[in-house]
Amino acid sequence: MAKGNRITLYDLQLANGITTSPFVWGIRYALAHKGFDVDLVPGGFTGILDRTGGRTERLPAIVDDGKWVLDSWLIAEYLDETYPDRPALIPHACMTPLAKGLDNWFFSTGARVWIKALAVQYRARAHEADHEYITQTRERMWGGKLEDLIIGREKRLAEVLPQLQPLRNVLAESAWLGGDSPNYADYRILSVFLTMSSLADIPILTDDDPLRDWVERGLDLFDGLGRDPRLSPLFGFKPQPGDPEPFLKGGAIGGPAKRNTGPQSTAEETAHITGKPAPAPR
Ligand SMILES: N[C@@H](CCC(=O)N[C@@H](CS)C(=O)NCC(=O)O)C(=O)O
Repeated sequence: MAKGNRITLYDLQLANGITTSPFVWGIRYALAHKGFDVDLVPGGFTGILDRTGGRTERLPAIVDDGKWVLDSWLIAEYLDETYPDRPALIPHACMTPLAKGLDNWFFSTGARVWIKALAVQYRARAHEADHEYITQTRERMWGGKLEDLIIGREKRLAEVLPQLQPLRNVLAESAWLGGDSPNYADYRILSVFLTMSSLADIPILTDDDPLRDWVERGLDLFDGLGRDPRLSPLFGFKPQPGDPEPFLKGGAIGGPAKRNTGPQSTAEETAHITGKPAPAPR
């Protein structure tokens, strides 16, 4: 399998050749994690069925020594099953539903809002041949003209930010979603940021977002796979007066986000919920 350590990946690209699909980005990271060299098959949104010999309408797809595998989750599972001697993407089966849960939450909370806010760029940066297809399909998918979807986007971008607090809470306790080292859970979330970065004519995260450290480390992985100069800045969003606080300053103070190691560890939360000042440490 994987002749010469190479696997073919069918890409979904913009006109400048950068990958745009989050599902493909996830597999680019997955293949790098497994240590494979990748032959990228270029191409845009139209003609996928022809390009893949009638095998699929959606990407990613990989070909491993003649074997076709479709779907980003199925590809990750295939890579782990076929190459168990290489670093695991999904180190335990119980991780799959958990990471899919996170993935689904992130798509509905972040990606859904961001992609509509970048809808005009989605078409503008695509191959010319894809413009009509994108207009037709995405206007149906997203429920409005692309030009209309971006009206008032700054407000909606500001409203997403506090909703990302669960992710910040987890990453305040752990270097990666995978624990001490990144795994497919990290790549799934990072991939959404990479998609937005392929499209962003406006940054989506504030400069000081606590997620920044994890995002930057993710972009640096595998010799800077996410540092392509064709990607646009993600950081630099400026909330306006009246917008919600983008994140909890000082981090979360209790509940699932904080470990109870005795009264000192809960003093701040206790002060918050009782309204009484925290006693001096004993
Ligand atoms: N469940 C699939 C979803 C793949 C998918 O929807 N890919 C989109 C790109 S983001 C696609 O190929 N779109 C082609 C089109 O819109 O015609 C996976 O995880 O691989």
